[in-house]
Amino acid sequence: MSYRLTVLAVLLAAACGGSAPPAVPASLSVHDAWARSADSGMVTAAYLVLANPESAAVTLTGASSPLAESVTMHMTHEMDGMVHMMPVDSAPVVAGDSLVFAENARHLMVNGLRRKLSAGDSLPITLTFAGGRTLDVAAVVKAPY
Ligand SMILES: [Cu+2]
Repeated sequence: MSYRLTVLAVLLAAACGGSAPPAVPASLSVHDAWARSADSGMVTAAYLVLANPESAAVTLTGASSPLAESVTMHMTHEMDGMVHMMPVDSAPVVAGDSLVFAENARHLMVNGLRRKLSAGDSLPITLTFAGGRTLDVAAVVKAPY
């Protein structure tokens, strides 16, 4: 085999995953992202699970969507039988842990929808982390009730 062919074979093996893949560190990911259906101009909520398999903590500092005027983090809690929502400025996610946004708990408040969100639509959300890092999420729109 000529040198040129050998190089080509190595490149092909790498491109096709034929050789042992280089160790790619697992990075931040989001799963189970969904948002509640709502009319244009209204407020809705979005939920997701943010996993941090990295070796260092990250801090979620905000979120935004091209389909909303703003996206803010909220925490729902019950006090004296009343349900309150408190804004949350930032949320750390320690290494190896997950941050859960769920109904009646931590959630993303999606304010001022620029269009109607119907079941089956996708709501794009960009999560922003301390240091300027971002993560794009596509939340599936559902109409649970
Ligand atoms: Cu809220």
